[in-house]
Formats: sequence, structure tokens, C-alpha cells
Amino acid sequence: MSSNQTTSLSIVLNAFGYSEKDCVVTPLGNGLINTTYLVNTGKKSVVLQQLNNQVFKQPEHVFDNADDINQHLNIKQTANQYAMQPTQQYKTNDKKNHVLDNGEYWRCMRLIENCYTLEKIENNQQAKLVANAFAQFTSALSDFNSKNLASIIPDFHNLTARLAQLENATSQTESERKKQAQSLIDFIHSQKAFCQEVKEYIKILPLRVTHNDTKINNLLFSYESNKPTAVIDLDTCMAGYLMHDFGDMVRTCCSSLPEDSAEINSMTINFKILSALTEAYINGLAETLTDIERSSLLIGVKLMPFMLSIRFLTDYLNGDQYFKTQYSEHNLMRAKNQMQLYKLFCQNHEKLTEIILRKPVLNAIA
Ligand code: GN1
Ligand code: MG
Repeated sequence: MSSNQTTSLSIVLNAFGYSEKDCVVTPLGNGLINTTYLVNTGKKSVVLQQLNNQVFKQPEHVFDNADDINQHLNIKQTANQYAMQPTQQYKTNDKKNHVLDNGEYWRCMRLIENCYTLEKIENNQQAKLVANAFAQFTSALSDFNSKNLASIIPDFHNLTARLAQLENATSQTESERKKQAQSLIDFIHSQKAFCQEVKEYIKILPLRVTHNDTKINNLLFSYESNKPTAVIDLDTCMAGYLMHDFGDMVRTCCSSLPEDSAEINSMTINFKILSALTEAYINGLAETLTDIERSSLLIGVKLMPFMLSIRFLTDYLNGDQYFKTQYSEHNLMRAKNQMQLYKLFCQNHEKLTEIILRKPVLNAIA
């Protein structure tokens, strides 16, 4: 850690009532945006996070949204309507939910103890648990007015806006990167019919509170029960469409490969897992799920890898300003990987339709 960061860290820890000399700080998690640490304060362990304020232009909104959602979930939990643990942001000595130091925004959160995360689903039973957990989260927030949440990143999951950003990046890049990206750009241009289908759905779908980052590693599993115990990373919780959350969950649970694997030619879809996820998700949402949302789930499954591929490709063309990368072609590889997943979903359209749209849904959580 540089001396600047050390100074910053000690100011931040002090603001939350800890002294740097008592603390052991280690990196935590593998998010692509924020920087997260596990801090052992000598008395307990907490999570400290530096928010990426290039990505989150109004960090206060992220912290305030999280407080509001946590409060709602706490009420639901007390009323036995939410079986998982809400997250919690600690207050500073002067009762704020964050510290601003030297232009950087920090928060401190409760560590949910004795938990682990998964990068890959191992069996159908686990898939049912995952889908039920994300469905419970969304269901518990179904009576939270999404208008009361700040729009954290405008147009975050707006395909039209993401396509425009890609156009913009393409027109401003005259480099080797554009050459490398060209075949993917051409393919994206060939998907006009799908983009139109998405546009039609958006006109009729209801807005609700969505998580917008329902990848499998945003779920904590308890070591004791081996069941999900908390949905974490509320950074992008805001008004959105259910198909985005379902699609993002499927994207990370059903591909045989991690999102940045280079082995894309060997990628396969696990349809048994897809089936288990779909049943448990639909049953978990119960009567909070509308018919139009139900039929949009199929679109969401294709949309999320397609849109994330566009986002990775745009960042590649922009010179890797947004997502953290480990090597120079990392974003391009991620873009290729996610587009391969989209292609596989499209090639298996019939099978997808049969699994996602069949009625009635079998009784899940056997
Ligand atoms: C980012 O930082 P992380 O890993 O929570 C991104 C998501 C992407 C994800 C891909 C604010 O999430 O939208 O799906 O990477 N978050 C933001 O791994 O852009
Ligand atoms: Mg996130």
C-alpha cells in the first residue's frame, strides 16, 4: 500500500472508531469496480470499501439507497417475511454512512460471519437455493416504491444506450483495438431483430426494485447450513426490470466457463441448472410475478450476456477505463466470452423456450 493510501486508511478507520495500529487489513473479494478490504480491528472483523467514484458519480446515492433497502429488509425479516440477513452499513463517529477523504468515498459494513461465496453452481439443489434466494430478495422489495431509490447509473441496463456508447467508442478509436474488435462489432450490428424485441418488451414491462448484479458470487452461503444467507452488493439496486436480474443469474450459473475464460469454443450451457433456476425463481416470486414479467425472462437470458459483451467491448475500445483488467486484451476476451454465451442461448432458442416458458411450473424446492 502506498504511503498516501496508508494515511487515508488511518483517517478512514479513525472516522469509524478504529485505530490503524490495532487493525489488520487484507484485500477481499474479486469485484471489477470497487476496492474492498477485510479489516480485523482487534475486536471484530468488518468490511471496508472504497467506492469507485469514476463509475459511481454520486457515491452518496449508493450509500443512501443501501440504507433504505437494508431498513426495508430488516422490517421484513422481523415480520418473518425475509429469511436472509440484510446487509448493514456502519455509521461514522459523526453519524454518517460514509467517509469522504481526499476525494475518495469509503464505507464500512458488517461482516456476515462464517460464510462463503460460490463461483460456480455444483448441482441442481444448489441452483434452486440460489434462485430462491434472489427471488426472496426481489419479492421482499416488491412493495418498496422503486421511485424512492436514486438512479445510481442512468441507463445502466438500457440496451439502446449501451449500443450508442459502443458506436461512440468505435468512432473515436482508430487503433489496433478497433481491428481486434471489428468482427464482434459486425456481429452486434447483425442482431437488430433481437434489439428490437428488447425495445418492444421495455415498453410494457413494469418497473420494480431490482438488484442489477445478481451474479452467483453476490450471494453469501452459510458454512453451517450450506444455504444462502445474504444477498450482498446493493450498489446497483434501483428501478429496473425483473428480466435483468433473472438473466444475470442465469448468465453466471449456466455457462460452463467463467466470464473471462478464453476457452470459448468449449463453452456449453447447463440446461438442467437452467431448469432448476427457472422453477425456483418463479415459485420464489409467487404472486409478485406478473405474466408479462414471466414471459420476459426468456429475453433476459439472452439480453444480459449480449449487453455485458457490449459493455466489455466498449471499455476495450475506450482503453480499459471502467472495468479492472489483468492484461491488455482482458476486456476483449470477456466480450468474446459473453457473446459466445449469447450465441449459444440463441442457437438453443427452442430448448430455452421449453424450459422457461412451460406451464405450469413444477413445484420447486423438492
Ligand atoms: C461489475 O464490480 P462487480 O463485479 O460487482 C459490474 C456489473 C457486471 C460485472 C461483471 C457497477 O460488477 O454490471 O455485470 O462487473 N458493475 C458495475 O462481472 O458496472
Ligand atoms: Mg456489483
